Amino acid sequence: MKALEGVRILDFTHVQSGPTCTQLLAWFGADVIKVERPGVGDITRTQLRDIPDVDSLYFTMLNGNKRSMTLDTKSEGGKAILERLIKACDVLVENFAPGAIDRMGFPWEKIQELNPRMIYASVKGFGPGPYEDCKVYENVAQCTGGSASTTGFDDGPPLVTGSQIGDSGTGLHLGLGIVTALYHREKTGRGQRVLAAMQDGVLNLARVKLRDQQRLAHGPLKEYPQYPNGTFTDECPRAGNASGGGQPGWAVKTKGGGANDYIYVIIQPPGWAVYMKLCGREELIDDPEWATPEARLPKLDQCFALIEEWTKTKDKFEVMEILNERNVPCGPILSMKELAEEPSLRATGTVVEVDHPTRGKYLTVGQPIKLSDSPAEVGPSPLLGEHTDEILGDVLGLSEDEIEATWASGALGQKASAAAE
Ligand code: CAO
Repeated sequence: MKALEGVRILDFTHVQSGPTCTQLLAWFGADVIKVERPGVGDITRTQLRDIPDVDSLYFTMLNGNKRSMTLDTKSEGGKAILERLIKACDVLVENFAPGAIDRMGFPWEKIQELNPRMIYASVKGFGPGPYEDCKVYENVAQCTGGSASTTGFDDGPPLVTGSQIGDSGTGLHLGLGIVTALYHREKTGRGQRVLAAMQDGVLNLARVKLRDQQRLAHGPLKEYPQYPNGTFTDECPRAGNASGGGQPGWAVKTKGGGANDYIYVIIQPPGWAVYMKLCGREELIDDPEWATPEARLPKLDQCFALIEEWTKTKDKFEVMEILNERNVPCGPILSMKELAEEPSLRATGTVVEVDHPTRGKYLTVGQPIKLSDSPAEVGPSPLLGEHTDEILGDVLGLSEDEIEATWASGALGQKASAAAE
């Protein structure tokens, strides 16, 4: 039995933030019913398409293991079906623009009335306050949550990161909120609202930068590349590739000279002697000008330059092996190509090949959270409305005639066979 087997999720999510969350819950075993607008569906089905007329990788990689039904929630018949679905499900998840579910005629008070056990979970761009009505996408959240102002080099513009911390990061936060609310419901019998705001989620992930903002009041941030020659203002600066933790770190070049021929090295106090031996600079191991973390702080750039002289003679995987043999942490800069081809990630199911009925085989990132008794089986994403009849039958108990009548009412859009005529 899967960990979330028996939990039924009414999934009104679209684009990335919400779908990330419900995909994780589906991998944990929840029955995720993705409700999509007839004829249109989740907009990402058609965005960034690589193959004509086939659901995009954007969509397929965020909606595995879900069932899809079409429903026009603004039609009278659609509202009636939605009421029944709310009664039959445990969790409603949505990430529409603020107020969209209310405008459909389903404010929280009504949802609670229909099903007091229901958990109503939302991603929004902002929490309550001046921006609560704003629509938000990934990079807007990275900028408003403190990530962009603290990412990049001191002399360059703010930078967004490739990791989707606004969307997928907030989806993760929401998932934790949902399972916590489910656990709470076990004890109280009541559902509750769960809100994960993207600004809050990004700020949570950028927590160490709020730490540094406060440290600034007590002097310069000595591990930042601005120290000792640059200037600090009263705002937490961009740290380039400096380490976010208590140990200095930097990305140094390795053999090859390619865009990703770099390795991230970290100088823990015991690592200094190891590096200097490898660099052939044993005389610096005990030299008081270099031997202690305090002595090195004002010249970290010179320390990393010394180390780079050595790393440039090896490829990044050789450096990884040599340093790890000596218990020194480091990390090669891996490209997406290298990650896609990495056998160990395939073996653990973190990178999975999935077979899709119209696309064929594609790679996806599988369940990154491993449960020993509830392993994830990663399946394909559903076609638009693929499970509409099935869901009306097995979730709402409608007979075949009732299902046909619902199609005829227009509440589900146009049936595929009728649409093809
Ligand atoms: N039947 C009928 N109508 C439906 C429907 C259905 N099955 N599904 C959706 N709709 C309607 C909604 O009710 C809404 O209508 P109204 O505007 O009349 O209320 C409309 O479709 C579109 O919803 P939307 O406003 O959410 O979509 P958008 O493309 O304009 O905005 C986004 C997209 C992401 C900016 C916005 O949804 C948002 O800010 N969401 C919250 C934050 C978030 O999750 N952002 C991350 C997105 S990934 O980068």
